[in-house]
Amino acid sequence: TSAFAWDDPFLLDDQLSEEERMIRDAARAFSEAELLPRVQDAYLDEHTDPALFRLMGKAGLLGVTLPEKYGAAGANYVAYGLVAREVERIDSGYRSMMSVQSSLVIYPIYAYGSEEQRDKYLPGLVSGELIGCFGLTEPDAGSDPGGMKTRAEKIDGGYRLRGSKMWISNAPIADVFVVWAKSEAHGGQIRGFILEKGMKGLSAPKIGGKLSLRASITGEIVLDGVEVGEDALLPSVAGLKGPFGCLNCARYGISWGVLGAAEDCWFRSRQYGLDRIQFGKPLAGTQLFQKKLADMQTEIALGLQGSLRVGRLMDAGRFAPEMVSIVKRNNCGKALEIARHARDMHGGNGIQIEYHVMRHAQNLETVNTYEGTHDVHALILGRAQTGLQAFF
Ligand code: TGC
Ligand code: FAD
Repeated sequence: TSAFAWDDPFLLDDQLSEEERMIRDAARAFSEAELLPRVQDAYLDEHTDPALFRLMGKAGLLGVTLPEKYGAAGANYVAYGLVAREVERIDSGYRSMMSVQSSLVIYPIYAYGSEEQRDKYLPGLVSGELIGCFGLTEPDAGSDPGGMKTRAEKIDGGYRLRGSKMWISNAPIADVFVVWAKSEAHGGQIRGFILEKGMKGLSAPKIGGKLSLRASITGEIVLDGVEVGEDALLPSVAGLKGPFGCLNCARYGISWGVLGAAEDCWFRSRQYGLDRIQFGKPLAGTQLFQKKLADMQTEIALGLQGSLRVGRLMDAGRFAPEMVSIVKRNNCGKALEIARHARDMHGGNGIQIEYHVMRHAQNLETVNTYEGTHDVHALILGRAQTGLQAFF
């Protein structure tokens, strides 16, 4: 037998390589030093500091899976997941900034871009000098991105884009926009385009008033006849599998990330229960409190094993998107439930910013919705096991 580690019940640490542990520790040190001190004000003021991208880049947290020639760590998908977990331990919005940059901007330029596009954009995106965003969702096309209205019309030497994108993370402060549009010249297929800040007809107004993910800026993208050259087209992918290929990576990272937020809620609730005396004894000494802690421990431990397994399969080139749907859906749902319980276990203090748990709970509402809602992932899994699609 072995001693039971209450905070690492299945000895996850043992299943990581030396390099993975080093990257995890570096991400934790960065998050505690740079993100934790800022998060309360950022959340209350609904403020995103663009300088954070450069700090994340300097710490090696952007595009960690990219080859070293672009200035990246050249690490594996397990390491990417561990980074997401550490950043989201502080705030889901900070993880959002990191995962959009890594999985939704760096990844498609690397996987679908030309050599020229890679050389032009990747070093700046990896260092955080450039900020990226990913425009798929539209006001009338969320869960059903195939219904998008944005169009690319062929013009001499390039394309003219018209349409609008909604709910786009990082957009108001972005330098580089990966935008998906139906291209007339390609038989109406969905194609990816790289746009740059300052192009005529391109704007990205902020969406204010969010009660969730307030530390991460969100905007629209308005494409009012934006003209781009042929060199803006991502040459190597066509159809919905372009954006979905990016989403596979991002959703996988989120499955680790949300468990970081859940762990923060769990550890804080345990400590609060040990410190807080009611009816002459610590709250942590009551049966109901212990049941909640046991549920948190169980779901987090199981969820981490699931994400680790999917990460190992990704690194071995053997993953299927449905595996990602299982861990994205399960871990987001469980993390939200844990955060809501944590809020309750903190009593009145639980609604205060300095106790952190309600901020996590509010954030996790968004994380259950973006990158495929909880129910959409159920439909993906239902289709995969019955052969019957139930979307419409
Ligand atoms: P469907 O017929 O299923 O597929 C169309 C084509 O796409 C291919 N495909 C995939 N390829 C790779 N990976 C995947 N996961 C794929 N899923 C589908 C598929 O093989 C097919 O290819 P081909 O060559 O045969 O054309 O398409 P559908 O229209 O029926 O899709 C339904 C559904 C529900 C699966 C899909 O539309 C969906 O997942 N909806 C959710 C939308 C979503 O996740 N949006 C995310 C927007 S980005 C975002 O939220 C960023 S927030 C980030 C942050 O801040 O952290
Ligand atoms: P809808 O699709 O309208 O869904 C509403 C409800 O209906 C949900 O409960 C859903 O599960 C349910 N539903 C939908 N279809 C079905 C069905 N067939 N059967 C049963 N139930 C169904 N998008 C980007 O492209 N880039 C980004 O960077 C980005 N960042 C985001 C940041 C934030 C803060 C938020 C909130 C969203 C972001 N999104 C982004 C958009 C996000 O991906 C969408 O919100 C999400 O895909 C859901 O789309 P929707 O909001 O239009 O909801």
